[in-house]
Order: sequence, then structure tokens, then C-alpha cells
Amino acid sequence: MRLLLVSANRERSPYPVFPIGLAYLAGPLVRAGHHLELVDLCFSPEPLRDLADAVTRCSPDAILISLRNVDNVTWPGSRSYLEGIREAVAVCGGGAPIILGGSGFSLMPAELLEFLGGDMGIVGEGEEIIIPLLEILEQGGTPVGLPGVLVRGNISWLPPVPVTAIGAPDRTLFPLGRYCREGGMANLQTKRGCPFGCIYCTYPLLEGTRIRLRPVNQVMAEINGLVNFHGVEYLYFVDDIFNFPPEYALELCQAMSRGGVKVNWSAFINPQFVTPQLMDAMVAAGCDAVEYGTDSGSPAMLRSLAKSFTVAQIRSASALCRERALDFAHYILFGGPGESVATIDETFALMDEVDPTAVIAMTGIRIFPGTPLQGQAIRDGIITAESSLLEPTFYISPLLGDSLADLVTERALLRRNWVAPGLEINMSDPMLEALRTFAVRGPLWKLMKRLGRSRVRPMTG
Ligand code: B12
Ligand code: SF4
Repeated sequence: MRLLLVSANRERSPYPVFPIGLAYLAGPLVRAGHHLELVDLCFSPEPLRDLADAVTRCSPDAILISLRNVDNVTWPGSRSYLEGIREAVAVCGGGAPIILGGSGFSLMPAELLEFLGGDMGIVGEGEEIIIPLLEILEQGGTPVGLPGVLVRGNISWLPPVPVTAIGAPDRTLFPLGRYCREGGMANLQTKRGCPFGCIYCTYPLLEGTRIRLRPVNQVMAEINGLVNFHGVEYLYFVDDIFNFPPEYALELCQAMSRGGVKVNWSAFINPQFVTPQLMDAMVAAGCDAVEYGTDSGSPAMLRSLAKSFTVAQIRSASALCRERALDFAHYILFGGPGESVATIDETFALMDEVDPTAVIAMTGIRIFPGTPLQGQAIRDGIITAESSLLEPTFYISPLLGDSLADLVTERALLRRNWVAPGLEINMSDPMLEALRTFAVRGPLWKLMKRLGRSRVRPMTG
């Protein structure tokens, strides 16, 4: 079949992110004998016109649209992408069947199919199930009853079947060089799944709770290809948690060191599973920055959010970075159940003490269907069981309400290393675009200490 692959993501903050999810579909589709064309809307000045042109040029038998993000999960500076995606789907409509998929889509598939107007969708991983789905379409059938597939007019679906052997993405069709130039890095994945249960988190819903690892030699082959063939200078591991299980992370880092790979990289890591040995191995393998999904410095809030680690582990994980002069950021989520002025102060105090390169603070927690936070928000009267969560909806501790923004703003403005995207503290879209012109490799927050306070916009209304 002639297939048009559409990457609908146009978000460039904090930087343009290579559409690795769609690239994961490309290999199996080519091997199944399909002819692929790509339209990537990220860098397109006139996305709807470019999309319409691509549909006319390609004359596809099916159109596959990847929805990575539905909104920017940021409060109060919230941005929904749904209207733009709906327009894109409309431009594709009227001819070939439209198949939706991607992490954004998988969070609320039935509502999104209804709202956006596609013909069918795949919930969760797409690279295996897309093949039988297309076979059925080719034979003139309707793919009702395939796991993870929902069809307009028949939107109940069977649970997706997890991919057993995760392969490598096929990046051939995609503008990898441009993503590296403008985004500062390429991305790759070594595993899927997260066995933890933080109350707000969608990752276990998207990837499952059972960890599936890729063989280290296959990851090494992908890294070598990216570095030696594509000239990639910086890598980001998109794994939910790079250092879990820690033995696997250690094995991969040792393989990277042994293989003499000349590349720097960063990843999200969990403070509970860092050891001096693993940290040394990561640094030896080229890691030059780590991001901790810390969420809070308050013991009560760590419990409330069901984090697996303790304040003591945040302290020791931070010390391990400082001792190695490794740049590190703590990501904080303010406003969860039980957040109060006292717990906010505990977090600021802990961050002052552990002194990371950057603290990235989000205020308010986006509520997604199927998370324990949704149940909590219903119990607290923030939403009802019937509330649609398509538009960005946030849990904000009833103890604080809208004062949360001012409380965090006041405190963050006093500190040089705090970034609060929703409050535009030390981060705005123009600032990010400007910084990227300096050809920075890796995450921009690494520049925090060197830049000092470069832009401040207090929330004055
Ligand atoms: C790593 C990551 C990041 C990194 C990316 C670094 C990098 N260089 O790649 C960073 C931290 C920068 C980041 C930023 C953001 N992220 Co993010 N990120 C992730 C994460 C953890 C993994 C994404 C990934 O690469 N997965 C690996 C690929 C292989 O999986 P996949 O894309 O889902 O693709 C599979 C399926 O979805 C499906 N599929 C994909 N496309 C298609 C298409 C079709 C037709 C079909 C049938 C199937 C299909 O098949 C694929 C293979 O199995 C996810 C959470 C998660 N666990 O999924 C959040 C996630 C994607 N991010 C999210 C968001 C919101 C953002 C930001 C907007 C946040 C912000 N305000 O900064 C930005 C946007 C950045 C941008 N420019 O787009 C949301 C998106 C959903 C939503 N809520 O809107 C997620 C799901 C997390 C969440 N909060 O729920 N992110
Ligand atoms: S926040 Fe991290 S550890 Fe917690 S469930 Fe999500 S991915 Fe897993």
C-alpha cells in the first residue's frame, strides 16, 4: 500500500523532539512491502498547505497520523494542540482511511477519535499491530476486534498486546540532521515499561508495568549507527527511567565505554537506584547531565505522590553528581494532594541544600484518565467522574488554589537555578529559540549557572 506518515507534533519547546514513535513504525511497514512517504509538520511554516500537498502528491491508500502531545501539561501557561491536530486531520479527510496513534492519542483514544475525526486508532505500541490492520484494510475489511484497535462507530477495544522484542527505529525517512541541529540531540530507547505507581503518571499506562529490555548489543549497534553513520553528537535516552533496573544500565554503560563510543548523553533517572559504581560508569560512558524525576522535597508529598524514594535518597543522589561535577536537574511538581505552604518551603529548602545545576518546576498536575490522581481529583471535587479531560485540566491542592502560582513565583525568583515553564521564570519560547542558535548540545538547563538570570516574567496578570 502507499502510506502517508504524518508527524503532527509542532511543539518546539523545550526543543524540537525527533518523532521516534513514528520511526518505530517505519521499519516493520517497509519490511511488510509498503511504500512510505513522510510529512513532518514540526518545521513546516505552513503545515496545512504542506499536508494537503503531500496528500495530493502521495495519493495514499492510508494515512497514519502520529499524535505525540495533546497539550503541554503546563499550568498556568497551558497550550492545547488539539484544534491544530483536528485541522490537520480534516485536511487529510475524504479519501484514504485515517489511522491515529501515538502517546498523546493513547491517553484518551475514544474521545480523541471522536473529537479529531479520524477513521480508526491504535492504542499503545503500534509497530506490530499496524501490519495486520493494514492487511485487513487492503482486503476491504474493517479491523474491528484487533487488540488495541478502535474504529469509528465501534469504539470499544481489546487491550493492546505488548511488543515482545523491541527493535530499533528506522530513521531513514526522517530529517534527523535538522532535529540534531535545532534540538541539540538525537533520541533512542533501551526499554519500555515502568513498574512504579506514582499517582499522576501516565507512563505505566502507555508502556505497561512490566519492563521489557532491549539486548545491550542491539542498543550498541544503534548507538554506533547514530554516531558513526549519522554523525550524531549528543544522545537522549527516552526510557521512563534510565537507571532501572540498575544492573542493565550498568551493563549498557560498560558496553559503551568498552566500545569507545564518542558521544555525550543524558537521561531521566531515579534517585533510588544510583550508586557510586553506576554513576562512575555513566560518566565514563559519556553521560554529561542527568534529570531526576524528584517531584518534591517534602517527605509527606513524596508519600502523597507515591514516589518510591526518600528525601535521604535525593540527598545522596545529588551528592553523587556533585562529587563528579556532573550537571544535574531536579524536576519538581508542585500542587499535588496535600501540598501546602509548609511542603513548598520544604522543597525549596531541600533544593537549596542539594544545589543542582537547575530545578525545573511545574505548578499544578495535569489529570489524565486512568491515573489514581483522577480518582483523588473526583474525591476532592475538582472534577466529576463524567468530566472530559481532553482540555488541559489540573489538580491543584485545595489547600492552595490559585495562590500556588504566586507562592512558587515569589520563591523561585529569589533563586538563580530555578526554571518554571508555566510561570515563564527563566524560560520562554523566544529565550529557548535564542539559546539554540548557540548550537548547544544536550539539555539547555545545563547553561543555567553560566547564564545567571536571563529572563524573568513574574505573574502580574
Ligand atoms: C522522553 C520524553 C520526553 C523528552 C524527549 C527527549 C527526546 N529528545 O526525545 C522531553 C523531556 C524533552 C519531553 C518533552 C515534552 N514532552 Co514528553 N515524554 C517523553 C516520554 C517519557 C517518552 C517519549 C518517547 O520517546 N517514547 C518512545 C516512543 C518509541 O514511543 P511513542 O512515541 O509512544 O511511540 C509508540 C506508540 O505511541 C505508537 N505510535 C506512535 N506514533 C504512532 C502513529 C500511528 C499512526 C500509530 C498507529 C501508532 C503510533 O507506536 C510507537 C512504537 O511503539 C513520554 C512518556 C511515555 N512514556 O511515552 C512523554 C510524553 C510523550 N511527553 C509529553 C509531553 C506533554 C511533553 C512536553 C509537551 C512537555 C513540556 N511542556 O515540555 C514536551 C514536548 C516536547 C516536544 N518538542 O514535543 C506527554 C504527551 C502526552 C500529553 N500529555 O500531551 C507524554 C506522554 C508524557 C505525559 N505527560 O503523559 N518528553
Ligand atoms: S513518575 Fe517515573 S517512576 Fe513514577 S510511575 Fe512515572 S515513570 Fe514510573
